[in-house]
Amino acid sequence: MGFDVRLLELSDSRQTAEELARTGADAVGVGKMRDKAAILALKGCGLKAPAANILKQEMLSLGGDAAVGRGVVNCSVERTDVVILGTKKQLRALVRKLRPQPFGLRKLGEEIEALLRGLDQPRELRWRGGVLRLSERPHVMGILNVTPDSFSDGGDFFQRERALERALQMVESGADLLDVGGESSRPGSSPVPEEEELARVLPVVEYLAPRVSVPVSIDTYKSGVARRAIEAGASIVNDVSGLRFDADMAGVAAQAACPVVVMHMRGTPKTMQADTRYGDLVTEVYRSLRESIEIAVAAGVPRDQIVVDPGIGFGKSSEGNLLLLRRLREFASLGCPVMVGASRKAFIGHTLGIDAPKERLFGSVAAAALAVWNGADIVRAHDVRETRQAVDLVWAARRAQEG
Ligand code: HH2
Repeated sequence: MGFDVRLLELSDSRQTAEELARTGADAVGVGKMRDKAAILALKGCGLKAPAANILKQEMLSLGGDAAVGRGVVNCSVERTDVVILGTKKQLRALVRKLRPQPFGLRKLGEEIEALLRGLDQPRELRWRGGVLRLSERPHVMGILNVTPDSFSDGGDFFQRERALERALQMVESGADLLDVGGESSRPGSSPVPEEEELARVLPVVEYLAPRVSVPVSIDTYKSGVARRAIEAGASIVNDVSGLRFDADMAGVAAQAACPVVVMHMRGTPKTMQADTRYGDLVTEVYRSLRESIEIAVAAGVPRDQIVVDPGIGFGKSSEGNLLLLRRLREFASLGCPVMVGASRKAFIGHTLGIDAPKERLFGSVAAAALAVWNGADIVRAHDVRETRQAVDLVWAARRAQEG
């Protein structure tokens, strides 16, 4: 008879604690061991060579490791990127060890500390009607395009009555938020004048906001549209430009105390698909989102009220979009809730060979499920009922326990 040695799948420290306790381990021991089960890999960029040498030594002394550039040992390179490998417990010990160290290591320690804190923090968005408790279950944002030319439903809800009917239907189907947009941002689209956008969205927001129990978000990059929509009842700003197209946008959100979604896009909708090559896509998107967070924080938006979105389909190849879905969890280290909008997008069509956007339902639902499995707090979807079912199932599986 053998010992039945096998792998365990422990996705969080609660599940780890349960499995450790099954051995009959002492509760104090379980508390000490629960953070030892998973190795985190943290990337840091541009460390000075002496700093990287110290970091490597400290991590080895803690039982972890750090990958550094080859020329670091004899300082033949000036700077290096690093990958630090350690358990949460080792990383916390590293933070303490880095405090008295020179060469920027104290700052590195502070960044690691902030990252670890952000991972465990409950995620909540405060809007005028209440609080969205994102940590408690995945949230679905229903898309309401009041446009004649959106890529998948252009014209369907351009008429006010149809838009309102659709919105109420989405709430009924389980939407936790509604996103109203008056300008298509599909690849190649041109900007709509502000007056035109206002004429499309304001009546819809004004009618909807007092009649639905969920927050209405305004999908715009124009501060004038956001301000007027907020006055009309919108309570979240969704800016596909990550607060970059209009310098007043961050201030408008801050003043209204509205949560703000910052999305990554390279270029503008007109130009974004012209060149979708990146040196390091995930790093570039990550850095750009961090800068958007800084713009929002500088204007007075609390960090925990900023939602980050890697911008599926905005200046990325199909392969790039798939990669972002696969590595989505990395964006959690920004310390903000994560949103993903993959619904009906072209990469699903390319991957599965489906031309008509409305025929991409199953792929869209799979993408939403994958996003939630990989840490998305909010998924933006056209087909709310189907998406709701899928993400609720993923969530139930993630939390499943015996008994
Ligand atoms: N995608 C679209 C529009 N707004 N906002 C966020 N935060 N994330 C997204 O992925 C996103 C977005 C584009 O999709 P859609 O609204 O369906 O189409 P169109 O821009 O053609 O109206």
